[in-house]
Amino acid sequence: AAMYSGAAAGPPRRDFISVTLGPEEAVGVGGYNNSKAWRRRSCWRKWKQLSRLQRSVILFLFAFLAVCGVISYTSMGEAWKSITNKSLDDQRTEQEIPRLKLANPAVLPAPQKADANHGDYPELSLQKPPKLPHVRRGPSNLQIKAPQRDMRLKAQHDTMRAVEELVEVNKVEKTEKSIISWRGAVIEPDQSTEPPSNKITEPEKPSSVETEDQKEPVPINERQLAVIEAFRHAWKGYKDFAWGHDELKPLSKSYSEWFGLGLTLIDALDTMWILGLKEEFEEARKWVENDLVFDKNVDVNLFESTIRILGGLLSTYHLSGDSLFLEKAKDIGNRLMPAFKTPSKIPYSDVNIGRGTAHPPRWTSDSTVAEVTSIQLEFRELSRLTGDEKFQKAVDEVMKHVHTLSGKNDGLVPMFINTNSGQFTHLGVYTLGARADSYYEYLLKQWIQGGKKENELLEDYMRAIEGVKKHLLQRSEPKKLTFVGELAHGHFSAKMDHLVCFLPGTLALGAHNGLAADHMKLAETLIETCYQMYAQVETGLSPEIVHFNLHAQKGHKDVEIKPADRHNLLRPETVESLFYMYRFTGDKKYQDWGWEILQNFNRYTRVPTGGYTSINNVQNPSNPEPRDKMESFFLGETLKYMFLLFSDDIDLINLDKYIFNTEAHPLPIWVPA
Ligand code: DMJ
Repeated sequence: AAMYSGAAAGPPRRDFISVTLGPEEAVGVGGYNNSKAWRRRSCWRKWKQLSRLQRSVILFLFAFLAVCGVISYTSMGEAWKSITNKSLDDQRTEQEIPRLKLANPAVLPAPQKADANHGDYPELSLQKPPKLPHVRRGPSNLQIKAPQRDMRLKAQHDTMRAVEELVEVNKVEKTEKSIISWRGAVIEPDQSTEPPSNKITEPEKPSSVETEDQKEPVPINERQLAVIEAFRHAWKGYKDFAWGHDELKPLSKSYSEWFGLGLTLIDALDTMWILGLKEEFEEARKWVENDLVFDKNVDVNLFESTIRILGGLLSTYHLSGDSLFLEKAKDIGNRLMPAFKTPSKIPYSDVNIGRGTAHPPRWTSDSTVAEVTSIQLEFRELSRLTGDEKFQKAVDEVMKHVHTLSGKNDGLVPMFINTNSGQFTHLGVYTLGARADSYYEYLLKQWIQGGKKENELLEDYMRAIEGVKKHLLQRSEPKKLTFVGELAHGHFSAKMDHLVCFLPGTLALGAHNGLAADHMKLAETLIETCYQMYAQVETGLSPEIVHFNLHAQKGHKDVEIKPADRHNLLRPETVESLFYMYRFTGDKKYQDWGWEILQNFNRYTRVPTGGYTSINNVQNPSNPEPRDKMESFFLGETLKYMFLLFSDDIDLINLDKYIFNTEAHPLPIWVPA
């Protein structure tokens, strides 16, 4: 690609003359003359002497080179970005590698037996969730009446204060003995907040609450305290230099805007709640109340604003019980709806939330499959809370449609879908990485969210995992790591995005919910691979993309990294999967791996004046080339999953009660498992 780009950028006139006019003319008749006017006249004369056909050929060649230049410039954009060390605030990696989801018709489905419709899938037979070896809580399905909201809030705030004091004490004493109950920090989702008269089917209480005397105090440990410290350090940078803006640029002590909606602040709200950072939370809440305005003439990406903003507001509403967040969620939800006004009902990628208009990207009428199928958890929950069906209807229609589409390969989906025709485009390329990843994640998660009744979702999920096994799994050399590669028009590529590391966690979640036991086995092998994507690299941090060696070569590890792929954006996927693996197995090695990763983030990405930064070179410990950008998901996801990974309290976001959206915002499961 670099050679191609160089050729396209070369001087086209000289290339052409040397080919078309022959050697003597190529250097100019009469020898080299430095006068510009002379050269201009001479060229013009030559041009006039050409026949019409020759001129047409020349013009055609110019046009061809220009097109090549544009194509090569576009395709080289990402590679170029990664090898330059300048600030990239106007380049949206997330948009370039959006994630996909697909779901099923799930518009408030009529209640069905949870075990119905598995006939087609004998291998889908639900199994009992495995016993959790480290669970110390009472029965999780004991239903009691939720306490009054204000009582819960008070308990929550008392807990937060206690935690803050504890953090201070621990800084000094470095003791692991801190004993505090985190139960107060997790409030049961409120199912009955101001229901409108047309409220749709009231879901069952999503989760259970244990009585006080069943609760044991759960100690916060040193590792959790280290996460709190990291969060505070990141927050300090954001507060000092980027308050109310989208992302912190910690090195230049400034900020970048994407949507201009305080993205980091909103993404981090529920993390602060879970970590017990009351003061920070209150301050951020005030900003949401007084300064967060959606009535703005700004184009936002439907997927990104749904998972980060709508998802963040909804989960914060559930954890805090504060209706401010629900009001804001309704506001943004309504403003995103114009995206669905397309000929096919497959939403456009972008919406102007002030004007109420939507459009696809400038260069295509396609949307990304992961994007249009990974907004369902949030819109469905918004319908449930508001009683307004339109949100769920819109996203369910997308899932129903995608369910019926041809162009899949054993359940694997292409990366693009056209908003006019509603058909997949760019057929033949299959990946679990960018542009397809969260399609698979949301199939399972919608099924769980809706109480395991929507069988098409489950079918699509199970089929897809079979497709992964059949087409995308390979083993590397020398360590024989099982990895998920890509398929392009029948050719296997041993390339794996870090984004794919969401998969072990999702597989484990499925197994916990009764799906095939071999999913758990696969999860165990894949999380080892994801860990090796960190451990085999000089900084101990994973690059954005790796290529696995399929053949043993002396002196080569399993993981190879191309120069264009060696950046790290502080992404969460591996830590996310480690969290699920620890929750479901109790195997401490997963905590240890996460601890290593946190330390390496601290070593190579922490900026002394506040904040953490993405880096350009995970292979160079002496200069990892800071990128000067802290992505909002570092606070929204990475640190949240770290904190949960290090916790031994399964009720700190109980996975039988909550389902995390793809940005780590927990939303209630509608029907208890
Ligand atoms: C986040 O926005 C979400 O996790 C999304 O699903 C994928 N990309 C980033 C994190 O890598």
